[in-house]
Amino acid sequence: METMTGPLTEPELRALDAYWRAANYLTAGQIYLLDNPLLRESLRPEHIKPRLLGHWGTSPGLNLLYAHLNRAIVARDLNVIYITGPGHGGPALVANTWLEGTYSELYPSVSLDETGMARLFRQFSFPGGIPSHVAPEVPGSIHEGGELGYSLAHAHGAAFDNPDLLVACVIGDGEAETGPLAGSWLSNVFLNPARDGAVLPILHLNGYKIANPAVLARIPEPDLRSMLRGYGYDPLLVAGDDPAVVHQELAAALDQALDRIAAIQREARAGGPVHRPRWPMLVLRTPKGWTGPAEVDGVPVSGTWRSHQVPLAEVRTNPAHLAALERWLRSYQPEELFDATGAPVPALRALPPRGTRRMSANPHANGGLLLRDLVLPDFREYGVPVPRPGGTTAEATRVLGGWLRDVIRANPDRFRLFGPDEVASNRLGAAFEVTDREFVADRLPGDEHLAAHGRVVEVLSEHQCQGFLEGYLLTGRHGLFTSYEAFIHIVDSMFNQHAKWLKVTNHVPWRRPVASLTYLLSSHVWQQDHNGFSHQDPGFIDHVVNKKAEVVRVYLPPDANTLLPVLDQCLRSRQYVNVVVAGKQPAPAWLDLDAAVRHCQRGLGIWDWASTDGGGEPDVVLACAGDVPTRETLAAADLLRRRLPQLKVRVVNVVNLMRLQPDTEHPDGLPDRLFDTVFTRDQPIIFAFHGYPWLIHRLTYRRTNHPHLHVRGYKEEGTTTTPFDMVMLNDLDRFHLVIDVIDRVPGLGPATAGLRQEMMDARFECRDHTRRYGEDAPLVRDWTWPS
Ligand SMILES: Cc1ncc(C[n+]2csc(CCOP(=O)(O)OP(=O)(O)O)c2C)c(N)n1
Ligand SMILES: [Mg+2]
Repeated sequence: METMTGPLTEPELRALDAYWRAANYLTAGQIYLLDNPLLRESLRPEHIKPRLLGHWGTSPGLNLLYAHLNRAIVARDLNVIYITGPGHGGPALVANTWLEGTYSELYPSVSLDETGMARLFRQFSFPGGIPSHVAPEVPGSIHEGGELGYSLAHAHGAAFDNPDLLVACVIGDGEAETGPLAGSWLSNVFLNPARDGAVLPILHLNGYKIANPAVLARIPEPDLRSMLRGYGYDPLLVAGDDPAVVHQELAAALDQALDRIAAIQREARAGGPVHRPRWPMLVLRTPKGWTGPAEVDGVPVSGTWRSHQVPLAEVRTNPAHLAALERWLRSYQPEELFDATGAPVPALRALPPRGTRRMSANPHANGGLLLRDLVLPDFREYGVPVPRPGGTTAEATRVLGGWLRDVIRANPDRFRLFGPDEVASNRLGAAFEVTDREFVADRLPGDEHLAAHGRVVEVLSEHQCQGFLEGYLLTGRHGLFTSYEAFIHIVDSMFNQHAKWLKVTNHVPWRRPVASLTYLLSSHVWQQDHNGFSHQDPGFIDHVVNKKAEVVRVYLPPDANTLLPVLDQCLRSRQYVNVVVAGKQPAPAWLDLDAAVRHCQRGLGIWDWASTDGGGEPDVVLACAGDVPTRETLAAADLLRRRLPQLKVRVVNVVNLMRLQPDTEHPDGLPDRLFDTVFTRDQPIIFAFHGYPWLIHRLTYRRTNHPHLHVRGYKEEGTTTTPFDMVMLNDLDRFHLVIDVIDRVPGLGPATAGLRQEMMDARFECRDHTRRYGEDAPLVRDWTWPS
């Protein structure tokens, strides 16, 4: 290795290169070795893992960047976390955390010696061991990177309100092709250089994905530069395949980037107006699988897509492969890197930062360590008076907005509201009485509530909102994501990944609990007057309940006052994903605040005031979940008490959907005996549900009375029409619920044929009214619960 000119002195370059070689050795060792970790003897087939798993190709680049960042952290006393976009480079990050000592501190059996190294190698991608990616088990990780695309959004979320933090974010050149990543470049529009930390994007241009070239590696370099400049960056390109040259160039580029970041922050923090700076970023163009086998069986591997996973596949059975592996591993000169006990030699141990400056031990990457409770104003002061059920009309989300405004005011440094352009349309506009939308790009006179600093982040990308919020939560803060119900499906997959992360962290003892991710879904399926079918989809909750019961919660508050305690509980909770579906249209409030609080504590309950069973055994249970189904159920109960006064009706409202599951399935589940008392063991249940009906069946299929459960819900009938026409289209309307009762309560048949016919006629009349006048008939529109 020739010494090249650059910022590194000869000893610095040697130390950095040795560190990189050690990390590469430890990476390859994890992929291949079951035993003989220091190559004290020649490799034999029994030293090799029977199943060769893991990803080599991305790892040398990740290791190179890690080593260089360590140098900079020490030189400048920086506070840095490392986000690994290509999270399949798990062994690289594990290698570095072991070299830094963190791994052995958290997992003492994987000690910093030969025995520990053997365990480190053996456990990787091994049954009973650790996963292949930068999973929650890896110290310093907040980003598993298994599903590609979210690194840059996570990085920005982590940097918000962390003015001293630098988030180094490696982006795979394949990852950069994903929609979410391609949409992330302009995250810098939402990053305030005075109040937020910095993100250093590092595009890892290793040229390839699994089996294809990466698109960004094959466009002319000037175009790539122009693209990145267009996104507001000053790209610093480092390219090469000679380690000495690349070390010097990378050190120089990193120094330049860090100087630039420091200057940007100095200027922005001097007190003048804040502008959107041109942030530096790195582009690292080095070979995929660099330092691995150049050729295998006569075919080029290093520098091609073939190095993506395991470059030598037949090591156990093919002596030539075994010999090639040994040559490869020895090329790192392990005898220079590890001492007689197997510990890294002192020169290596001197390189990384100390204590919590180590990227693997930075508390920001174990956000629960830094989490402080929110200061929550007493929600009881924000409710609407409800002198009698239905006697007040309120827009649930607007009522919530008043409380959220004061949550924002009371927590100026650790709560943010994220949304794709819908904070105002979801009637949460009260937030803007105390804050603005953060936006550091050009602002024009006439813009409303747009400022360089604000607690609301609105970008029309659900991926961005979700990624920002995840990054914010995982670094120990709090937030809320408000979105349209139908379009939250866009982040189904991101929700999956976050729920998986939470589930795993529940069982990683050193990971401290983080604040829950709460979705407030408004503009829901039953309220699409302006839009229609494209905007009607309540299926996100079906998707959410697939995930581990220990991490998911779903709430359907029936009115404004119940929304308040639900949100209060969500913002106090830890380690969950909470989904709250709430209306934004004027709607009747049924419960006063005390009743709402008790109802939320129960999760589901009998509404005595709406029931006619006199506290005894009912003939039928009318159950409901969701604001619109609750209204229709109550209207049906009203019809029944007037038209069939002898019928004993019990009205049950469900606010916490998870109560429907048995307690053996979900921690919030109702024990069978209790469920049976509320829903009876054998009387018909007519359940009016906000979403797709089969979800209720899914949750209750083991219950005693499931055979008598009949669910009405959204059955994919929608269009741009009136609210009542919508419920009629899906047979969820009050008249149909009465018909369902008539059809299902034994003995009601012939005597109620006239009423049944009347209900059918009422449906036709209401339908005709909409066709004739373009609005709902006063009969239904003006209905209220009788006083
Ligand atoms: C969203 C998503 N789609 C597909 C995959 C499967 N996959 C895993 S690695 C990979 C290639 C990644 O290439 P790149 O980002 O360039 O990473 P590197 O070259 O550093 O390995 C693909 C397609 C994935 N993990 N996530
Ligand atoms: Mg690549």
